[in-house]
Amino acid sequence: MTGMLCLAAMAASAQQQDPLLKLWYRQPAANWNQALPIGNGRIGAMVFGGVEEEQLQLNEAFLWSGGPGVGNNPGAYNTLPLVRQALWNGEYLKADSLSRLMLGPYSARYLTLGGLFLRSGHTAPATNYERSLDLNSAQAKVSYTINGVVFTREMFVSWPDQLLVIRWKSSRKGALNFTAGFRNPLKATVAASAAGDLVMKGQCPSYVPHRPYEKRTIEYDPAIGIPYEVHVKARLTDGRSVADGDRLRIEGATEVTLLVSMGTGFNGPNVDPVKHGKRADSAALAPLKKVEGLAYGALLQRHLADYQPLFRRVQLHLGVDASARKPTDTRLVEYTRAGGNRDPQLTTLLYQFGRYLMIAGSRKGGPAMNLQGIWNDKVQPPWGSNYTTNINTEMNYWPAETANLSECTAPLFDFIGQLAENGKETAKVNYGLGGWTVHHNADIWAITAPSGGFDWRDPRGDPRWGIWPMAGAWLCRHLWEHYAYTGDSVFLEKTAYPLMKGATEFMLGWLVKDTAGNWVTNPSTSPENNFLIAGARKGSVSIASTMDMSIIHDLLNRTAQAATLLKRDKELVSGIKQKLKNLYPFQAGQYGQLQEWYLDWDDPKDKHRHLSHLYGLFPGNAITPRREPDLAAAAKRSLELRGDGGTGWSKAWKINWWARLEDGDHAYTMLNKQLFLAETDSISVADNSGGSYANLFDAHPPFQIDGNFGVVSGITEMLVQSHDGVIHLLPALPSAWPTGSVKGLKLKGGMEVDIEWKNGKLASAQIRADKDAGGRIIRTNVPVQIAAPVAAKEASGGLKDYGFPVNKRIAAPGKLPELHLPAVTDQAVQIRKGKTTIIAQ
Ligand code: FUC
Repeated sequence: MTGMLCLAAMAASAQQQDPLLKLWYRQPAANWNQALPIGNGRIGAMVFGGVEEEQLQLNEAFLWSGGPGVGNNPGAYNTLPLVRQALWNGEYLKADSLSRLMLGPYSARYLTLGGLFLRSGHTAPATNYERSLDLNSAQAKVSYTINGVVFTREMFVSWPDQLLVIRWKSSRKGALNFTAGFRNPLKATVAASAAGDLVMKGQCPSYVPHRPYEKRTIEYDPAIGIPYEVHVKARLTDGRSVADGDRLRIEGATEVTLLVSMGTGFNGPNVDPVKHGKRADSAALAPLKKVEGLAYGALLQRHLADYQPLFRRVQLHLGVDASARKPTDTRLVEYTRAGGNRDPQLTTLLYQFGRYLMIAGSRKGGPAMNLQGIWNDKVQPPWGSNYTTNINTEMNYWPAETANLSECTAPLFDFIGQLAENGKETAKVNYGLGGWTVHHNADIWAITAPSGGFDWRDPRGDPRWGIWPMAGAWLCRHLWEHYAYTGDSVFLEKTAYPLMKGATEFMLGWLVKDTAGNWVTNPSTSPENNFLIAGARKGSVSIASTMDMSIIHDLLNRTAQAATLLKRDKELVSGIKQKLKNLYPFQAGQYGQLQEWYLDWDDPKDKHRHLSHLYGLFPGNAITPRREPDLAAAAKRSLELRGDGGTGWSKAWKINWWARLEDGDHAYTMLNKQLFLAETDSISVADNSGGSYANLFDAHPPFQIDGNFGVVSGITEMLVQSHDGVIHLLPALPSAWPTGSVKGLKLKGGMEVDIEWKNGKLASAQIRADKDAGGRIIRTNVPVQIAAPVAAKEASGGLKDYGFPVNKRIAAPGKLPELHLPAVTDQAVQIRKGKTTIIAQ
């Protein structure tokens, strides 16, 4: 690059740096929920920023307990007809206890890798302390002054170079003296290598118990368990590095770069990592070898060149007030005290932090994000930090397409492929069916069987969550959405469709006819909820929960649509149509609510955090307020009855639902609660749970990353929606954001949109398409002029994505609440390659 060009590039890049996109603090983290996460989808670290001792809690995302083993339960096959009969007879509690015999073992646990500790021994008080995470560069920084010497640490995890990089500098020559060592709750050995690197070696436990009441404890077995190695290489400008037992001692240096590399033996979910695993040592050494000759500056440039094009795609401005100058934890405290509704840039920060977490947590080559993404400091984390697929794993990926990070879905799609492979066996062994299925828990071994207690021979699991073979079908929605948002028809043909077809095959076999001739599921649960009949608890296993029916309706529609687009499988499509005709209907019950259960057992006092029966409103789109106003009104009633409480993810889901109901102020009410500072990390499902920790991690509590992504999805849904062949600009703009702008959100059909608004009304928008996208309706809250529109008779040729109409039954139309939809203007246009400009009249 010439000097001039280089300067121009730097100026352009400086322009895109938003100094407010930074989490920062005036003191080190006092606990893990204050530490700052960095990562590349495989290597993760939580930076505490201590002065006397720095801790980087470490993770490698393939580090799980146990080994391959799917946990299918042949006994389920014989039990299934008994459970079904009990349910046809209305013997719900009998079905509940029988179905326990259908469960399998619990999942493996995601493990911490301990921590890297850097002891400076600095005892003199530090001044000018600052600890930060800059979202512009995905770098954590710590700086402070001691006795006039400025110490600065910069840390990032590079995806292109697969390394955690730490650079520590002092302003005075030779003033850096510290030791680097590991602490690890897993069994491990630490020693220096011949090259002078510090090397930690170990093997994961063969078994980690889930429940404290289990007789078994953490077990190690050399024949089972993933081997791993962590290497730390120190590069010094001056001074010296000495291997001192299990530590490296750095003496008299001015600038030190530590390169941390990690390798494991994990070699796929069905491969024994001991006998046929990768070599952990060569996996850890390879990245270090590759960067020999690349100085810190080059490593940083390569990291930025990878990260920034992804992160910068979306810019959001909701306003800034004086609070934006304060440290992040102070802002959270003040926000909470005031009951929120202020400091709009804190919402922007939470939004962009969520997008940051997606890039740091989910990249090609790494696994799909689990309950904690890739960040976990425990050997027995809550819920095993596993994949909980009855909401949490899916929520993790809700914003991937809409918030323009489509590439980050790669690990999820690999995972769906692995689950489909194992899920075929589960379908066959447990149910005697074709196709594939996944239940509510999975792990790095891609287990697909219904998980229960700690062993299915001693089944203390609960059918309330275990009896739920619906996750495969739900995950298929992500495959379809990837196609819908990118327009990538090769992906549809080669990856998505075969998986969707397999999930459909299972569901077509799983559906049975009830006495009235409806296709239903039996057994069926509504994730984690119980039902009452005449005030008495009757269990959780019944027939045709609305969520089951919604997921099936969604999957069958998408599969038929994909098959039609690909001109394939005519018979399958007509089979689907037949089933859809008599699929058990969506029902609005006695309170005007969207009924959760087969019969109208809904308890108006129920405050359960799961409202899975609203799947059709979001993430599905079978129910939209303008096409299905009755069902949308019923969904609204269900939301009103359950109220505005819930855990982190539950409240985040509510943002998305209210956005779909076009109620921006209620969506904002739910969003506002996400920024209340969470102080506890003990498990709570109380109504007033949720909130954010000081590091903006979402609190269930405890920390669970799904809520961070649910928030990003929710804010995006408030600003633009693109289903039903409609591009709805500002569908749920709250009065809290009178003026603002967003750039770079994605629309179905591979388009991007920028929107500006003033005084609560659209000012202008621009849609960019890299190919003709066909007809769309542009829906706005003011009349608009569309530049160079090509009039369309109807929005023909575009992506109509709602498929076949839903079956419905409305018990009491008079009980449905008013929707109060905002007035809108619709204009049909043909979206051509290039720019379509929309200006308020
Ligand atoms: C489901 C939820 C819980 C929690 C857990 C990981 O069981 O009901 O709230 O999120 O997953």
